[in-house]
Amino acid sequence: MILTNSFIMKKLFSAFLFAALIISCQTKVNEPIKVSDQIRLNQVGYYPSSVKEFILADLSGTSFDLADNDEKVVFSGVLVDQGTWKTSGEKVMFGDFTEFNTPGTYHIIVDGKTSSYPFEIKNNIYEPVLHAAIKSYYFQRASMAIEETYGGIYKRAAGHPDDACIYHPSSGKSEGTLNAPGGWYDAGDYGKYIVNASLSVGEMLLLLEQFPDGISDGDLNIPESGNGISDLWDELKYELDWILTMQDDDGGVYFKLTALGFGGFIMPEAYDLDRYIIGKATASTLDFAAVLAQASRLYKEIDPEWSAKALDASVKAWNWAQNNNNIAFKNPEDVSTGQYGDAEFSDDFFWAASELFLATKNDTYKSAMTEFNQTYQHQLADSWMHFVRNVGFHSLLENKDDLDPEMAESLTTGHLTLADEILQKISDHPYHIALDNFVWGSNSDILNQALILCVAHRISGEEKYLIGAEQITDYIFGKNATGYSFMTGFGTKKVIFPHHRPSGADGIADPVPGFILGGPNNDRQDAHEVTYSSEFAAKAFMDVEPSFASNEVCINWNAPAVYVLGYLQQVRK
Ligand code: 9MR
Repeated sequence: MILTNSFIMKKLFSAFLFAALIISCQTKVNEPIKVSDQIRLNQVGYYPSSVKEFILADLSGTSFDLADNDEKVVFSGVLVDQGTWKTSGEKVMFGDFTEFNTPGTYHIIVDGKTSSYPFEIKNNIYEPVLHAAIKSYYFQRASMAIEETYGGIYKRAAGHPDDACIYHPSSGKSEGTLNAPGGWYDAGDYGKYIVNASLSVGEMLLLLEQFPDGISDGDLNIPESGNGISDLWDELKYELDWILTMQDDDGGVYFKLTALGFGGFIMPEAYDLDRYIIGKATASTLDFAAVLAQASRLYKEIDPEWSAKALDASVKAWNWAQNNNNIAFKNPEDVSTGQYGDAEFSDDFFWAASELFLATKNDTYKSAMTEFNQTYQHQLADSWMHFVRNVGFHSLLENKDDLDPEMAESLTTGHLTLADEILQKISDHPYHIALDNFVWGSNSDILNQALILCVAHRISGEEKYLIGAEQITDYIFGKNATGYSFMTGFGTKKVIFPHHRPSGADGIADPVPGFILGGPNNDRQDAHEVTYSSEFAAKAFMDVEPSFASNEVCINWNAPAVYVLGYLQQVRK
């Protein structure tokens, strides 16, 4: 491995931070307390009214203290043995300080010897992470420069104009080029994929629907700030406007806009591969129809002209899919960018029918909802393929008055049953999460569970669902078997080397902030390039740049984080 200057700088910085932490935690009697990531907690912190839990991994102890910055003990509690978590191989103890709710900065001390990282108890604790999670999409914008005014040190030149993309034969076209600028880069790569774009926007539109003023104009400091419209809508519209460009004249929607293969770790402006319009398929067309109908309904009053255009495009896409209802996308031989392959379309039909029904109240779509009725479930893994049905459920639940009472009732029961199953798993789990199977994008699996719990809280008002959602966000910010905070830029044990091209190429020590990493992935598809330090599934995560299987960023992993953090911020404040 070649050690670059930026690599060495990043390493030195991490070592310095760690040393500073140890020094700052000397006790008054001069006995150093060791700061250890074996105490796993939410390194960002807790709302005063939140549940407040932590895990002790492979450390013995019987009791714990909560100490403030002056080492004054403000709360004490007992540790509860949870046995061994076989997925992480750890002996797990559990502590709870929910009762303590005075704002301040604290750390946990176990048996007077070991300290956790510091964390805060504070109102609005999730506001910065929420804003950063949304702002990460701004940093992913294709075809425009990131200006210093908005991007600070992460300013960069424009890349990927995407104004003359070549039609790949799989698109069905052989002549001309397509003008498809804008939108967000999908992930650590510079591709743009309709299926994943639609799901990501769909999940975040739910937050906008529930709390139209949750993110105000100006909150994110993006170029559109000051236009009188929520910055979240502005950010989503940047993607939606690109999505709209991907429709063929006959209504069908191209699958993706990428080069033939992934390029190197270079900045957007240095990219020199040809960009192609690839594939035209049932899933891309239906997910396009769904998200545009959803957006058109929500923006009817704010932007009637755009809303009408979006609905028109959505209906055309739906009609195309009626006649082309089984076209699965598969990478052509000469293409090796992300496949997002899906060959089962009933859930995509269901989502599109649900959104088109809510947008038009037309009976055709109502019948289609029945025809493509879905089992009420949360199918884990590959959320871009499976979670579309849940996005449909959530829109319907939010608009129960538009449904027949029996349907409203059955959706409500289905949702609460699913949410109760998640809660049961949390309560049976040593780490108080509901996941034992760690695959590609496991952090989005877990965040989508939290999303389901927030929706359960929304429809029932029951506190237990909020608690479950918080137990899951605690996992994201450090209460996990790796001890990392899984959002770039936040927490104490930070991820420094995400698989994200601009972060790798910009020469800046810290990665672009606000990204949720994929998380532990026991399938380890990158094992030929990455040496994992643990054999355990819950620890199958490496903070190294080549680890695309565990340490990449992706728009559909951030989307549920935006929803969940946004929801918790609204109800906890
Ligand atoms: O998130 C996707 C994961 O569920 C799949 O298993 C994996 C392999 O097909 O692809 C992931 O999506 C990647 C996409 O194909 C290309 N851009 C980066 C995405 C995140 O790794």
